[in-house]
Amino acid sequence: MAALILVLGDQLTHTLPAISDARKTVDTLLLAEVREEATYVNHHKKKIAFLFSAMRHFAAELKANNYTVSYIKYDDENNQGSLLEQVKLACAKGDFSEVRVTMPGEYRLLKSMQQWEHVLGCPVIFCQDNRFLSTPDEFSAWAEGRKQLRMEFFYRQMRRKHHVLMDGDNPQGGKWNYDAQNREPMPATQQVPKHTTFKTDKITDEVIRLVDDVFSDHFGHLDNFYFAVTRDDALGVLDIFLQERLPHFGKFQDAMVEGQPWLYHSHIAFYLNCGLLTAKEVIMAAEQAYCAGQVPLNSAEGFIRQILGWREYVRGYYWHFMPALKHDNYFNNSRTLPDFYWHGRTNMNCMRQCIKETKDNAYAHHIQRLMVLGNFSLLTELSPQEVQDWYLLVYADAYEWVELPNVAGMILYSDGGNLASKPYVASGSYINKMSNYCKNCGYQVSKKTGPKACPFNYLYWHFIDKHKEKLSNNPRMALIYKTYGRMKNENIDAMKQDAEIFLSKLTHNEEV
Ligand code: FAD
Ligand code: DLZ
Ligand code: SF4
Repeated sequence: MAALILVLGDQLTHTLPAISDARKTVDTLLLAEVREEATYVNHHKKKIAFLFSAMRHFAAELKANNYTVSYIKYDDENNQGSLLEQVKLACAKGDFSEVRVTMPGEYRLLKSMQQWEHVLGCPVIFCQDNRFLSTPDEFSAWAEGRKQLRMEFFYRQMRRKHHVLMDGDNPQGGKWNYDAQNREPMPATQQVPKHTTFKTDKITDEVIRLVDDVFSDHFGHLDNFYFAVTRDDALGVLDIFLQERLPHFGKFQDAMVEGQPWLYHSHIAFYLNCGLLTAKEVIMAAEQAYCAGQVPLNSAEGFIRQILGWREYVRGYYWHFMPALKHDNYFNNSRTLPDFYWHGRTNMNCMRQCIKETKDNAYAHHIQRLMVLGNFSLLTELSPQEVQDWYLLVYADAYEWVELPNVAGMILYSDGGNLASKPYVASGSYINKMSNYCKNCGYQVSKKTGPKACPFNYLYWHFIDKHKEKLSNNPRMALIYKTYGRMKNENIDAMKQDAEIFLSKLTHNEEV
Protein backbone atom coordinates (compact mmCIF):
# COMPACT_ATOMS: atom_id res chain seq x y z
CA MET A 1 0.00 0.00 0.00
CA ALA A 2 1.11 3.56 -0.67
CA ALA A 3 2.57 5.96 1.89
CA LEU A 4 2.10 9.71 2.05
CA ILE A 5 5.45 11.24 2.99
CA LEU A 6 5.35 14.77 4.35
CA VAL A 7 8.56 16.75 3.72
CA LEU A 8 8.89 19.91 5.83
CA GLY A 9 10.50 23.14 4.70
CA ASP A 10 13.66 22.38 6.69
CA GLN A 11 13.94 18.81 5.39
CA LEU A 12 15.23 19.54 1.90
CA THR A 13 17.80 16.73 1.85
CA HIS A 14 17.72 13.97 -0.78
CA THR A 15 19.47 11.49 1.52
CA LEU A 16 16.90 11.67 4.35
CA PRO A 17 15.65 8.07 4.80
CA ALA A 18 12.02 9.21 4.42
CA ILE A 19 12.90 10.40 0.92
CA SER A 20 15.57 7.94 -0.22
CA ASP A 21 13.45 4.95 0.91
CA ALA A 22 10.34 6.22 -0.91
CA ARG A 23 9.07 4.04 -3.77
CA LYS A 24 9.08 6.46 -6.64
CA THR A 25 5.95 5.31 -8.42
CA VAL A 26 4.01 4.16 -5.36
CA ASP A 27 4.51 6.67 -2.55
CA THR A 28 3.73 10.39 -2.70
CA LEU A 29 5.98 13.12 -1.31
CA LEU A 30 3.98 16.09 -0.03
CA LEU A 31 5.46 19.58 0.40
CA ALA A 32 3.21 22.47 1.39
CA GLU A 33 3.64 26.21 1.90
CA VAL A 34 1.24 26.91 4.75
CA ARG A 35 0.10 29.96 6.68
CA GLU A 36 0.51 28.23 10.06
CA GLU A 37 4.26 27.67 9.62
CA ALA A 38 4.86 31.08 8.06
CA THR A 39 3.07 32.94 10.87
CA TYR A 40 3.48 31.04 14.17
CA VAL A 41 5.93 33.87 14.52
CA ASN A 42 5.92 36.52 11.81
CA HIS A 43 9.12 35.44 10.08
CA HIS A 44 11.30 37.95 8.20
CA LYS A 45 10.12 38.39 4.59
CA LYS A 46 13.48 37.18 3.23
CA LYS A 47 13.31 34.04 5.39
CA ILE A 48 9.92 33.05 3.98
CA ALA A 49 10.95 33.85 0.40
CA PHE A 50 14.19 31.89 0.80
CA LEU A 51 12.43 28.85 2.21
CA PHE A 52 9.51 28.80 -0.23
CA SER A 53 11.89 29.17 -3.16
CA ALA A 54 14.20 26.43 -1.82
CA MET A 55 11.15 24.18 -1.30
CA ARG A 56 9.94 24.76 -4.87
CA HIS A 57 13.39 24.08 -6.33
CA PHE A 58 13.75 20.95 -4.20
CA ALA A 59 10.33 19.66 -5.34
CA ALA A 60 11.37 20.25 -8.96
CA GLU A 61 14.55 18.19 -8.37
CA LEU A 62 12.49 15.37 -6.82
CA LYS A 63 10.15 15.38 -9.83
CA ALA A 64 13.14 15.34 -12.19
CA ASN A 65 14.32 12.25 -10.29
CA ASN A 66 10.96 10.58 -11.01
CA TYR A 67 9.48 10.80 -7.52
CA THR A 68 5.73 11.30 -7.24
CA VAL A 69 5.40 14.76 -5.71
CA SER A 70 2.45 16.81 -4.56
CA TYR A 71 3.46 20.44 -4.08
CA ILE A 72 0.99 22.90 -2.55
CA LYS A 73 1.82 26.53 -3.24
CA TYR A 74 0.73 29.21 -0.78
CA ASP A 75 -1.86 30.62 -3.17
CA ASP A 76 -3.19 27.28 -4.48
CA GLU A 77 -6.95 27.17 -4.11
CA ASN A 78 -6.81 23.88 -2.20
CA ASN A 79 -4.24 25.22 0.27
CA GLN A 80 -5.58 24.33 3.73
CA GLY A 81 -3.38 26.68 5.75
CA SER A 82 -1.84 24.06 8.05
CA LEU A 83 0.24 20.91 7.67
CA LEU A 84 -2.33 18.71 9.40
CA GLU A 85 -5.22 19.94 7.25
CA GLN A 86 -3.09 19.52 4.13
CA VAL A 87 -2.23 15.93 5.10
CA LYS A 88 -5.90 15.28 5.91
CA LEU A 89 -6.96 16.45 2.46
CA ALA A 90 -4.28 14.36 0.75
CA CYS A 91 -5.39 11.30 2.73
CA ALA A 92 -9.03 11.93 1.81
CA LYS A 93 -8.14 12.19 -1.90
CA GLY A 94 -5.58 9.36 -2.09
CA ASP A 95 -5.41 5.77 -1.01
CA PHE A 96 -2.67 5.84 1.63
CA SER A 97 -2.14 3.20 4.28
CA GLU A 98 0.25 5.35 6.34
CA VAL A 99 1.72 8.81 6.71
CA ARG A 100 5.48 9.20 7.17
CA VAL A 101 7.39 12.23 8.34
CA THR A 102 10.98 12.84 9.36
CA MET A 103 11.28 13.85 13.04
CA PRO A 104 10.53 17.59 13.06
CA GLY A 105 13.07 20.07 14.41
CA GLU A 106 10.69 21.80 16.79
CA TYR A 107 9.01 20.55 19.93
CA ARG A 108 5.68 22.27 19.19
CA LEU A 109 5.38 20.43 15.87
CA LEU A 110 6.41 17.07 17.32
CA LYS A 111 3.76 17.36 20.05
CA SER A 112 1.14 18.24 17.45
CA MET A 113 2.20 15.42 15.08
CA GLN A 114 2.07 12.88 17.89
CA GLN A 115 -1.70 13.50 17.94
CA TRP A 116 -2.20 13.19 14.18
CA GLU A 117 -2.75 9.43 14.21
CA HIS A 118 -6.00 9.89 16.14
CA VAL A 119 -7.22 12.61 13.81
CA LEU A 120 -6.22 10.88 10.57
CA GLY A 121 -7.19 7.35 11.55
CA CYS A 122 -4.05 5.88 9.97
CA PRO A 123 -0.55 5.22 11.33
CA VAL A 124 1.88 8.15 11.45
CA ILE A 125 5.46 6.87 11.26
CA PHE A 126 8.34 9.06 12.42
CA CYS A 127 11.51 8.53 10.37
CA GLN A 128 15.01 9.29 11.59
CA ASP A 129 16.69 12.60 10.86
CA ASN A 130 20.15 11.35 9.90
CA ARG A 131 21.60 14.81 9.20
CA PHE A 132 23.19 15.29 12.63
CA LEU A 133 26.34 13.68 13.99
CA SER A 134 24.74 12.92 17.35
CA THR A 135 21.29 12.01 18.57
CA PRO A 136 19.24 13.60 21.36
CA ASP A 137 19.56 10.29 23.28
CA GLU A 138 23.32 10.45 22.98
CA PHE A 139 23.30 13.97 24.43
CA SER A 140 21.05 12.90 27.30
CA ALA A 141 23.34 9.95 28.08
CA TRP A 142 26.32 12.32 28.09
CA ALA A 143 24.46 14.82 30.31
CA GLU A 144 23.34 12.17 32.80
CA GLY A 145 24.93 12.71 36.20
CA ARG A 146 27.05 15.69 35.10
CA LYS A 147 26.92 18.79 37.27
CA GLN A 148 27.92 21.03 34.40
CA LEU A 149 27.08 20.60 30.74
CA ARG A 150 29.99 22.41 29.14
CA MET A 151 30.05 22.32 25.35
CA GLU A 152 33.83 21.90 25.31
CA PHE A 153 33.63 18.36 26.77
CA PHE A 154 30.78 17.30 24.50
CA TYR A 155 32.82 18.61 21.58
CA ARG A 156 35.88 16.56 22.55
CA GLN A 157 33.70 13.45 22.67
CA MET A 158 32.39 14.28 19.17
CA ARG A 159 35.92 14.83 17.84
CA ARG A 160 36.98 11.41 19.16
CA LYS A 161 33.82 9.65 18.00
CA HIS A 162 34.01 10.99 14.44
CA HIS A 163 37.79 11.15 14.36
CA VAL A 164 37.86 14.77 13.22
CA LEU A 165 41.14 16.72 13.45
CA MET A 166 42.66 13.88 15.45
CA ASP A 167 46.17 12.54 15.53
CA GLY A 168 45.59 9.08 16.91
CA ASP A 169 43.94 9.64 20.31
CA ASN A 170 45.15 13.23 20.54
CA PRO A 171 43.86 16.44 18.99
CA GLN A 172 45.74 17.75 15.95
CA GLY A 173 48.38 20.24 17.06
CA GLY A 174 48.18 19.07 20.69
CA LYS A 175 45.30 21.30 21.78
CA TRP A 176 41.54 20.85 21.54
CA ASN A 177 40.74 24.51 21.21
CA TYR A 178 42.58 27.45 19.62
CA ASP A 179 40.22 30.22 20.69
CA ALA A 180 43.02 32.23 22.29
CA GLN A 181 44.24 32.97 18.72
CA ASN A 182 40.72 33.84 17.54
CA ARG A 183 40.01 37.23 19.05
CA GLU A 184 41.57 39.81 16.76
CA PRO A 185 39.80 43.00 15.76
CA MET A 186 39.77 43.78 12.02
CA PRO A 187 42.53 46.16 10.82
CA ALA A 188 41.10 49.10 8.85
CA THR A 189 43.17 48.05 5.81
CA GLN A 190 41.84 44.49 5.65
CA GLN A 191 40.16 43.69 2.30
CA VAL A 192 37.22 41.39 3.02
CA PRO A 193 36.15 39.09 0.11
CA LYS A 194 32.96 39.95 -1.75
CA HIS A 195 29.76 38.36 -0.43
CA THR A 196 28.60 35.44 -2.62
CA THR A 197 25.19 36.31 -4.09
CA PHE A 198 22.91 34.78 -6.71
CA LYS A 199 20.62 36.23 -9.36
CA THR A 200 16.98 35.35 -8.82
CA ASP A 201 15.31 33.02 -11.36
CA LYS A 202 11.64 32.78 -12.37
CA ILE A 203 10.72 30.62 -9.38
CA THR A 204 12.32 32.99 -6.88
CA ASP A 205 10.83 36.06 -8.60
CA GLU A 206 7.36 34.54 -8.30
CA VAL A 207 7.91 33.75 -4.62
CA ILE A 208 9.21 37.25 -3.92
CA ARG A 209 6.06 38.77 -5.46
CA LEU A 210 3.92 36.43 -3.35
CA VAL A 211 5.73 37.25 -0.08
CA ASP A 212 5.66 40.96 -0.82
CA ASP A 213 1.93 40.76 -1.31
CA VAL A 214 0.85 38.34 1.45
CA PHE A 215 3.38 39.07 4.21
CA SER A 216 3.70 42.83 3.77
CA ASP A 217 3.35 43.40 7.54
CA HIS A 218 6.28 41.09 8.40
CA PHE A 219 9.71 42.35 9.52
CA GLY A 220 12.36 43.20 6.91
CA HIS A 221 12.30 43.68 3.16
CA LEU A 222 12.96 41.70 0.00
CA ASP A 223 15.46 44.00 -1.77
CA ASN A 224 18.81 42.45 -2.69
CA PHE A 225 17.69 38.86 -2.27
CA TYR A 226 21.04 37.07 -2.19
CA PHE A 227 20.41 33.45 -1.18
CA ALA A 228 21.33 30.20 -2.87
CA VAL A 229 18.06 28.27 -3.25
CA THR A 230 19.41 24.97 -4.58
CA ARG A 231 21.90 22.48 -3.23
CA ASP A 232 24.26 23.14 -6.14
CA ASP A 233 24.40 26.85 -5.39
CA ALA A 234 24.71 26.23 -1.63
CA LEU A 235 27.70 23.98 -2.40
CA GLY A 236 29.07 26.91 -4.40
CA VAL A 237 28.80 29.18 -1.31
CA LEU A 238 30.65 26.55 0.74
CA ASP A 239 33.35 26.19 -1.87
CA ILE A 240 34.05 29.92 -2.06
CA PHE A 241 34.04 30.13 1.75
CA LEU A 242 36.67 27.39 2.00
CA GLN A 243 38.90 29.16 -0.51
CA GLU A 244 38.43 32.81 0.37
CA ARG A 245 37.20 33.12 3.92
CA LEU A 246 38.12 30.09 6.01
CA PRO A 247 41.84 30.93 6.13
CA HIS A 248 40.95 34.10 8.11
CA PHE A 249 37.82 32.76 9.84
CA GLY A 250 39.58 31.98 13.13
CA LYS A 251 41.55 35.18 13.53
CA PHE A 252 38.60 37.52 12.80
CA GLN A 253 35.76 35.38 14.15
CA ASP A 254 34.85 37.92 16.86
CA ALA A 255 35.44 41.13 14.88
CA MET A 256 32.68 43.58 13.92
CA VAL A 257 32.96 46.32 11.30
CA GLU A 258 30.45 49.04 10.48
CA GLY A 259 28.87 48.52 7.05
CA GLN A 260 30.36 45.02 6.67
CA PRO A 261 27.84 42.35 7.66
CA TRP A 262 29.57 39.34 6.10
CA LEU A 263 33.26 39.44 7.04
CA TYR A 264 34.98 36.02 7.17
CA HIS A 265 31.95 34.02 8.30
CA SER A 266 30.61 31.18 6.17
CA HIS A 267 26.95 32.26 5.70
CA ILE A 268 25.84 28.65 5.48
CA ALA A 269 23.61 28.23 8.54
CA PHE A 270 20.55 28.91 6.30
CA TYR A 271 21.57 26.02 4.06
CA LEU A 272 22.60 23.63 6.83
CA ASN A 273 19.39 24.20 8.75
CA CYS A 274 16.99 23.69 5.84
CA GLY A 275 18.96 20.71 4.56
CA LEU A 276 20.61 21.94 1.36
CA LEU A 277 23.99 21.19 2.97
CA THR A 278 24.82 18.55 5.57
CA ALA A 279 26.99 19.07 8.64
CA LYS A 280 29.13 16.05 7.82
CA GLU A 281 30.10 17.23 4.35
CA VAL A 282 30.90 20.74 5.63
CA ILE A 283 33.10 19.42 8.46
CA MET A 284 34.90 17.02 6.13
CA ALA A 285 35.51 19.78 3.59
CA ALA A 286 37.02 22.06 6.27
CA GLU A 287 39.20 19.27 7.63
CA GLN A 288 40.32 18.46 4.11
CA ALA A 289 41.28 22.11 3.51
CA TYR A 290 43.42 21.97 6.67
CA CYS A 291 45.05 18.65 5.69
CA ALA A 292 45.86 20.08 2.25
CA GLY A 293 47.66 22.99 3.94
CA GLN A 294 45.18 25.57 2.64
CA VAL A 295 44.02 26.88 6.04
CA PRO A 296 45.68 27.23 9.45
CA LEU A 297 44.66 24.96 12.32
CA ASN A 298 43.12 27.75 14.42
CA SER A 299 40.69 28.54 11.58
CA ALA A 300 39.82 24.95 10.73
CA GLU A 301 39.39 23.97 14.39
CA GLY A 302 37.45 27.16 15.22
CA PHE A 303 35.05 26.58 12.34
CA ILE A 304 34.62 22.84 12.91
CA ARG A 305 33.98 23.48 16.63
CA GLN A 306 30.97 25.66 15.70
CA ILE A 307 29.36 22.82 13.76
CA LEU A 308 30.57 19.57 15.35
CA GLY A 309 30.55 21.22 18.78
CA TRP A 310 28.05 24.03 19.23
CA ARG A 311 25.48 23.04 16.62
CA GLU A 312 25.25 19.43 17.80
CA TYR A 313 25.40 20.47 21.45
CA VAL A 314 22.53 23.00 21.24
CA ARG A 315 20.32 20.50 19.46
CA GLY A 316 20.90 17.90 22.20
CA TYR A 317 20.43 20.59 24.83
CA TYR A 318 17.12 21.69 23.27
CA TRP A 319 15.53 18.22 23.30
CA HIS A 320 16.95 17.44 26.74
CA PHE A 321 15.47 20.54 28.38
CA MET A 322 12.23 21.11 26.46
CA PRO A 323 9.60 22.22 27.26
CA ALA A 324 10.97 23.86 30.45
CA LEU A 325 13.67 25.74 28.53
CA LYS A 326 11.07 27.92 26.84
CA HIS A 327 9.73 29.18 30.17
CA ASP A 328 12.92 29.52 32.24
CA ASN A 329 13.47 33.02 33.61
CA TYR A 330 16.32 32.91 36.15
CA PHE A 331 16.46 36.70 36.61
CA ASN A 332 12.67 37.19 36.46
CA ASN A 333 12.93 39.67 33.61
CA SER A 334 9.81 41.05 31.98
CA ARG A 335 10.51 44.32 30.13
CA THR A 336 8.80 44.55 26.75
CA LEU A 337 11.04 44.77 23.68
CA PRO A 338 11.66 48.43 22.82
CA ASP A 339 10.23 49.56 19.48
CA PHE A 340 13.69 50.19 18.07
CA TYR A 341 14.28 46.41 17.90
CA TRP A 342 11.91 46.67 14.92
CA HIS A 343 12.79 50.02 13.29
CA GLY A 344 16.43 50.32 14.39
CA ARG A 345 16.37 54.05 15.22
CA THR A 346 18.58 54.60 18.26
CA ASN A 347 21.60 56.73 19.11
CA MET A 348 23.56 53.62 20.08
CA ASN A 349 25.51 52.96 16.90
CA CYS A 350 26.31 49.31 17.68
CA MET A 351 22.61 48.48 18.15
CA ARG A 352 21.62 50.59 15.13
CA GLN A 353 24.08 48.77 12.85
CA CYS A 354 23.20 45.28 14.07
CA ILE A 355 19.44 45.84 13.79
CA LYS A 356 19.77 47.47 10.37
CA GLU A 357 21.83 44.55 9.04
CA THR A 358 19.40 42.07 10.56
CA LYS A 359 16.54 43.87 8.85
CA ASP A 360 18.33 44.12 5.52
CA ASN A 361 19.75 40.60 5.36
CA ALA A 362 17.88 38.36 7.84
CA TYR A 363 21.45 37.71 9.01
CA ALA A 364 23.87 38.99 11.62
CA HIS A 365 27.01 37.16 12.59
CA HIS A 366 27.56 35.45 15.90
CA ILE A 367 29.25 38.21 17.87
CA GLN A 368 26.63 40.76 16.79
CA ARG A 369 23.89 38.36 17.99
CA LEU A 370 25.77 37.58 21.20
CA MET A 371 27.76 40.57 22.39
CA VAL A 372 25.71 43.48 21.03
CA LEU A 373 22.05 42.45 20.68
CA GLY A 374 22.19 39.66 23.27
CA ASN A 375 24.29 41.58 25.77
CA PHE A 376 21.87 44.53 25.52
CA SER A 377 18.81 42.26 25.88
CA LEU A 378 20.12 40.80 29.14
CA LEU A 379 21.44 44.07 30.59
CA THR A 380 18.11 45.76 29.93
CA GLU A 381 16.10 42.92 31.49
CA LEU A 382 13.96 42.12 28.46
CA SER A 383 11.31 39.43 28.66
CA PRO A 384 12.88 36.08 27.62
CA GLN A 385 9.74 35.10 25.68
CA GLU A 386 9.80 38.32 23.65
CA VAL A 387 13.52 38.04 22.96
CA GLN A 388 13.08 34.40 21.88
CA ASP A 389 10.33 35.31 19.44
CA TRP A 390 12.40 38.15 18.04
CA TYR A 391 15.45 35.97 17.35
CA LEU A 392 13.25 33.22 15.91
CA LEU A 393 11.62 35.48 13.38
CA VAL A 394 14.38 37.88 12.32
CA TYR A 395 17.06 35.39 11.16
CA ALA A 396 16.73 33.23 8.06
CA ASP A 397 18.64 30.40 9.79
CA ALA A 398 16.40 30.39 12.87
CA TYR A 399 14.47 27.31 13.98
CA GLU A 400 13.60 26.84 17.61
CA TRP A 401 15.95 23.86 18.19
CA VAL A 402 18.96 26.11 17.49
CA GLU A 403 17.60 29.56 18.38
CA LEU A 404 16.23 28.77 21.85
CA PRO A 405 19.36 27.31 23.51
CA ASN A 406 21.33 30.26 22.15
CA VAL A 407 18.82 32.80 23.44
CA ALA A 408 17.70 31.23 26.72
CA GLY A 409 21.02 29.56 27.56
CA MET A 410 23.70 31.66 25.97
CA ILE A 411 22.53 35.28 25.96
CA LEU A 412 19.87 35.53 28.66
CA TYR A 413 21.17 32.98 31.19
CA SER A 414 17.47 32.24 31.78
CA ASP A 415 18.36 28.60 32.49
CA GLY A 416 20.46 29.72 35.47
CA GLY A 417 23.77 28.64 33.97
CA ASN A 418 23.14 25.15 32.64
CA LEU A 419 24.56 26.11 29.26
CA ALA A 420 26.88 29.06 29.92
CA SER A 421 29.46 29.03 32.70
CA LYS A 422 28.73 32.73 33.29
CA PRO A 423 26.46 35.39 31.77
CA TYR A 424 27.76 36.83 28.49
CA VAL A 425 27.64 40.45 29.63
CA ALA A 426 30.18 43.14 28.85
CA SER A 427 30.60 46.89 29.09
CA GLY A 428 31.17 49.18 26.09
CA SER A 429 34.93 48.59 26.16
CA TYR A 430 34.47 45.06 24.74
CA ILE A 431 32.40 46.40 21.82
CA ASN A 432 34.94 49.15 21.30
CA LYS A 433 37.81 46.65 21.24
CA MET A 434 36.16 44.30 18.77
CA SER A 435 34.52 46.86 16.43
CA ASN A 436 34.71 50.37 15.02
CA TYR A 437 31.09 51.14 16.02
CA CYS A 438 31.97 53.52 18.86
CA LYS A 439 33.56 56.08 16.50
CA ASN A 440 30.17 56.98 15.03
CA CYS A 441 28.09 56.77 18.16
CA GLY A 442 25.94 59.36 19.91
CA TYR A 443 27.45 58.13 23.19
CA GLN A 444 31.04 58.08 24.42
CA VAL A 445 32.46 54.69 25.28
CA SER A 446 35.06 56.20 27.64
CA LYS A 447 32.39 57.79 29.83
CA LYS A 448 30.92 55.76 32.69
CA THR A 449 28.16 58.11 33.84
CA GLY A 450 26.25 61.16 32.63
CA PRO A 451 24.03 61.81 29.61
CA LYS A 452 26.81 61.09 27.08
CA ALA A 453 28.09 57.93 28.78
CA CYS A 454 27.86 54.65 26.86
CA PRO A 455 24.75 52.86 28.19
CA PHE A 456 26.54 49.50 28.16
CA ASN A 457 28.90 50.85 30.86
CA TYR A 458 26.40 51.76 33.55
CA LEU A 459 23.99 48.96 32.58
CA TYR A 460 26.81 46.46 33.06
CA TRP A 461 27.60 47.56 36.63
CA HIS A 462 23.91 47.87 37.42
CA PHE A 463 23.55 44.19 36.40
CA ILE A 464 26.59 43.13 38.44
CA ASP A 465 25.25 44.99 41.47
CA LYS A 466 21.66 43.80 41.14
CA HIS A 467 22.51 40.10 40.78
CA LYS A 468 25.36 39.80 43.27
CA GLU A 469 23.47 37.23 45.33
CA LYS A 470 22.93 34.98 42.35
CA LEU A 471 26.32 35.45 40.72
CA SER A 472 29.09 36.39 43.14
CA ASN A 473 29.75 32.77 44.19
CA ASN A 474 30.44 31.78 40.59
CA PRO A 475 34.25 31.33 40.36
CA ARG A 476 34.19 32.68 36.79
CA MET A 477 32.73 35.95 38.12
CA ALA A 478 35.29 36.27 40.94
CA LEU A 479 37.50 38.83 39.20
CA ILE A 480 34.54 41.02 38.28
CA TYR A 481 33.18 40.98 41.84
CA LYS A 482 36.68 41.76 43.13
CA THR A 483 36.75 44.86 40.92
CA TYR A 484 33.20 45.71 41.96
CA GLY A 485 34.22 45.34 45.63
CA ARG A 486 36.96 47.93 45.12
CA MET A 487 34.66 50.49 43.49
CA LYS A 488 33.58 53.54 45.46
CA ASN A 489 29.95 53.44 46.63
CA GLU A 490 29.28 56.83 45.09
CA ASN A 491 30.45 55.59 41.67
CA ILE A 492 28.26 52.51 41.90
CA ASP A 493 25.30 54.64 42.98
CA ALA A 494 25.81 57.05 40.09
CA MET A 495 25.88 54.18 37.57
CA LYS A 496 22.83 52.56 39.14
CA GLN A 497 20.98 55.86 38.91
CA ASP A 498 21.87 56.34 35.23
CA ALA A 499 20.86 52.74 34.53
CA GLU A 500 17.47 53.24 36.19
CA ILE A 501 16.85 56.39 34.12
CA PHE A 502 17.83 54.54 30.94
CA LEU A 503 15.65 51.52 31.77
CA SER A 504 12.71 53.75 32.50
CA LYS A 505 13.17 55.42 29.10
CA LEU A 506 13.12 51.99 27.48
CA THR A 507 9.94 51.07 29.31
CA HIS A 508 8.29 54.20 27.95
CA ASN A 509 9.78 53.76 24.48
CA GLU A 510 11.54 57.09 24.66
CA GLU A 511 14.46 57.71 22.32
CA VAL A 512 17.74 56.28 23.59
P1 FAD B 1 29.67 30.93 11.00
O1 FAD B 1 30.12 31.96 11.94
O2 FAD B 1 30.38 30.82 9.72
O3 FAD B 1 29.73 29.53 11.78
C1 FAD B 1 29.68 28.29 11.08
C2 FAD B 1 28.49 27.47 11.47
O4 FAD B 1 28.58 27.03 12.80
C3 FAD B 1 27.14 28.16 11.36
O5 FAD B 1 26.65 28.15 10.05
C4 FAD B 1 26.28 27.33 12.31
O6 FAD B 1 25.73 26.22 11.66
C5 FAD B 1 27.29 26.84 13.34
N1 FAD B 1 27.20 27.62 14.59
C6 FAD B 1 28.01 28.63 14.97
N2 FAD B 1 27.68 29.05 16.21
C7 FAD B 1 26.65 28.30 16.60
C8 FAD B 1 25.85 28.27 17.76
N3 FAD B 1 26.07 29.09 18.81
N4 FAD B 1 24.80 27.42 17.79
C9 FAD B 1 24.56 26.58 16.76
N5 FAD B 1 25.29 26.55 15.64
C10 FAD B 1 26.32 27.40 15.57
N6 FAD B 1 22.40 29.79 14.60
C11 FAD B 1 21.47 29.24 13.80
O7 FAD B 1 21.80 28.45 12.92
N7 FAD B 1 20.14 29.54 13.96
C12 FAD B 1 19.72 30.41 14.92
O8 FAD B 1 18.52 30.64 15.05
C13 FAD B 1 20.69 31.01 15.76
N8 FAD B 1 20.31 31.89 16.72
C14 FAD B 1 21.26 32.45 17.51
C15 FAD B 1 20.86 33.34 18.51
C16 FAD B 1 21.80 33.90 19.35
C17 FAD B 1 21.35 34.79 20.46
C18 FAD B 1 23.16 33.60 19.19
C19 FAD B 1 24.18 34.20 20.10
C20 FAD B 1 23.57 32.74 18.20
C21 FAD B 1 22.64 32.15 17.35
N9 FAD B 1 23.02 31.25 16.35
C22 FAD B 1 22.05 30.68 15.56
C23 FAD B 1 24.41 30.83 16.20
C24 FAD B 1 25.25 31.66 15.21
O9 FAD B 1 25.16 33.01 15.54
C25 FAD B 1 24.81 31.42 13.78
O10 FAD B 1 24.83 30.04 13.52
C26 FAD B 1 25.74 32.08 12.79
O11 FAD B 1 25.80 33.46 13.06
C27 FAD B 1 25.28 31.83 11.38
O12 FAD B 1 26.10 32.48 10.47
P2 FAD B 1 27.21 31.71 9.63
O13 FAD B 1 26.57 30.60 8.90
O14 FAD B 1 27.94 32.74 8.85
O15 FAD B 1 28.10 31.08 10.77
C1 DLZ C 1 9.96 28.16 8.66
C2 DLZ C 1 8.93 27.57 7.73
C3 DLZ C 1 8.11 28.43 7.00
C4 DLZ C 1 8.25 29.91 7.05
N1 DLZ C 1 7.15 27.93 6.19
C5 DLZ C 1 7.01 26.59 6.06
C6 DLZ C 1 6.00 26.04 5.23
O1 DLZ C 1 5.20 26.74 4.64
N2 DLZ C 1 5.93 24.70 5.12
C7 DLZ C 1 6.77 23.87 5.78
O2 DLZ C 1 6.67 22.65 5.63
N3 DLZ C 1 7.71 24.37 6.60
C8 DLZ C 1 7.86 25.70 6.76
N4 DLZ C 1 8.80 26.21 7.60
C9 DLZ C 1 9.66 25.27 8.34
C10 DLZ C 1 8.92 24.68 9.54
O3 DLZ C 1 8.47 25.73 10.38
C11 DLZ C 1 9.85 23.72 10.26
O4 DLZ C 1 9.83 22.52 9.55
C12 DLZ C 1 9.44 23.44 11.67
O5 DLZ C 1 9.59 24.60 12.44
C13 DLZ C 1 10.28 22.32 12.29
O6 DLZ C 1 11.63 22.69 12.40
FE1 SF4 D 1 27.69 50.91 21.46
FE2 SF4 D 1 28.51 52.27 23.60
FE3 SF4 D 1 30.13 52.02 21.52
FE4 SF4 D 1 27.94 53.53 21.34
S1 SF4 D 1 29.69 53.88 22.67
S2 SF4 D 1 28.67 52.07 19.83
S3 SF4 D 1 26.50 52.42 22.62
S4 SF4 D 1 29.38 50.37 22.82
